Amino acid sequence: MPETSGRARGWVLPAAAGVASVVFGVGVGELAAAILAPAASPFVVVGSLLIDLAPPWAKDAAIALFGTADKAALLVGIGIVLVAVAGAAGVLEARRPPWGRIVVALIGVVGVVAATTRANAPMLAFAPSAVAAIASIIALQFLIRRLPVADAATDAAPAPETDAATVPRAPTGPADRGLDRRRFLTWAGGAAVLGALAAAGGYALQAGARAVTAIRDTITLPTPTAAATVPSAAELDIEGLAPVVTPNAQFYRIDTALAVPAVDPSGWRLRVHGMVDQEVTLTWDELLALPLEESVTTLACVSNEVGGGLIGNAVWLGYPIRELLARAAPTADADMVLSRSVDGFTASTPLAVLEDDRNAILAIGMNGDPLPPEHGFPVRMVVPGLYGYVSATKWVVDLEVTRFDAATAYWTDRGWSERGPIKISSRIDVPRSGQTLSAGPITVAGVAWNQHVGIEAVDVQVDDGPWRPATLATAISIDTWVQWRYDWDAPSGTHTLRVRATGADGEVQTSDVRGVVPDGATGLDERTVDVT
Ligand SMILES: Nc1nc2c(c(=O)[nH]1)N[C@H]1C(S)=C(S)[C@@H](COP(=O)(O)O)O[C@H]1N2
Ligand SMILES: [Mo]
Repeated sequence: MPETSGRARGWVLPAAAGVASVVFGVGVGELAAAILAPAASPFVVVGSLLIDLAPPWAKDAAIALFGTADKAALLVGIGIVLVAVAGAAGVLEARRPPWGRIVVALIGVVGVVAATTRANAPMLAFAPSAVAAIASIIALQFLIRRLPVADAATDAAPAPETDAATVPRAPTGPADRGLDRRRFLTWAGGAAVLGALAAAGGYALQAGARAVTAIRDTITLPTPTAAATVPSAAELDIEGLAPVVTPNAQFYRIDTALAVPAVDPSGWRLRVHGMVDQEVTLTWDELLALPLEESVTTLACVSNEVGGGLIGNAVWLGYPIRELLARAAPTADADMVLSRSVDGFTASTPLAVLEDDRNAILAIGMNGDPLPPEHGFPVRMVVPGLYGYVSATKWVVDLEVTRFDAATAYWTDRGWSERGPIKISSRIDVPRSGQTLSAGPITVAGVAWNQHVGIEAVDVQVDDGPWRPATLATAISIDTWVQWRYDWDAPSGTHTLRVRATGADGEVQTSDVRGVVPDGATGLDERTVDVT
């Protein structure tokens, strides 16, 4: 069939280049997703977007047709469409560069949009699809350049040949053309295989996470012996103001873990040792059988800039660390507990803080659910009053009772202070910076915190005017942030709003601007707004 094979040579190899490039790129993108943002796998986000966009009749039809395999069918369907578009992009790139690459870039844009518009999209949601598109484009350009000459040409004359495009058999044409073709097919095949390996690698990387998620889903938290109550007057319920209890999905996440550690609770052990009279080991089952208490504690990161979002408040369920330490009986000269995570992260917490009557706990529950994997499942520490880097060890497996002059922790070794009490601070949530407002009554609102001391007052300053008291919501406790509001009769013009907290001990939040290193930022949060 001379005509067919002539045509085949015209598009089959370019189409193969397109498909191989996209297989390569998507594979690399899936691997990137496994490492950077598992929730943003290009395939899954596009699938989820389609599910959201699909009209009800299409969903019903899919379920009727594929039953419970409807999701698998959807992913296969996306794969088929992707292969078809990739093939077309290859042909286009061979004939009208750079249009093939542009088509691939557009597929990438669909992935990025799908990923970043998902509810609770992680910060790096855009990355896997962007990586997939960039890798595909590079591979496409590379493979198109390696097409045998006749296949690369737009109007190649059909040669009287067998279908050498798909099966590289002995050529009847010039010997070097056959060689070119084989070389091309090796590159294209290699790219596709690499892509498949990368995707498989990504899948394997997440095997532990999937297993742990499955176990976590079966856990029912024990009933607390003491329940926490959040007074309804603690929530001002103002649009744009951070909710007084931060939903888990919105809770900031900070850690050094490239991949979230996968800890199976059945194998979890906590060892309390070092300068103690009695070493103690605790298993998951033993921990669950202990009287567990609920407490509300606001966690903050030392890297939180003034006005920043690295702070959140949750209802935690856990066991007091002081009880565990009482069993271990620290020796008189010990002054620090070095907590260690399964991945080697360490934090140095003053022993006295863990022994006093505050709610320093081994937490297993967060807002009514088992700890989310990225927040330390199955067990983490929560200590009111201290920045996370010196107290809130996630995936905790070891408590070594020691001394500050005998051991140092992860961030202390990197230039941060060995002790990190949280500094009094406050933040303006609404109005947002740069927002345009109309003159008249405006609600200014935000949060203020001073863990384990408490907030006495919050004041707001407009431009260089006097400090005026804001109204405080009911504080849940001295260990949590408190919402505040200030009703402002805004005159037109450009204005700067500034907030300042005063602690229950009389400390007034300083306006001295200091950076986050070595023990937390200071200064006042301010917003400039245009009132018209
Ligand atoms: N294992 C482990 N625990 C950790 C960290 C870490 O890097 N590894 N970071 C700490 C820091 S710096 C902070 S601010 C808190 C953040 O907790 P979150 O991610 O649950 O908000 O966790 C702490 N616990
Ligand atoms: Mo932190």
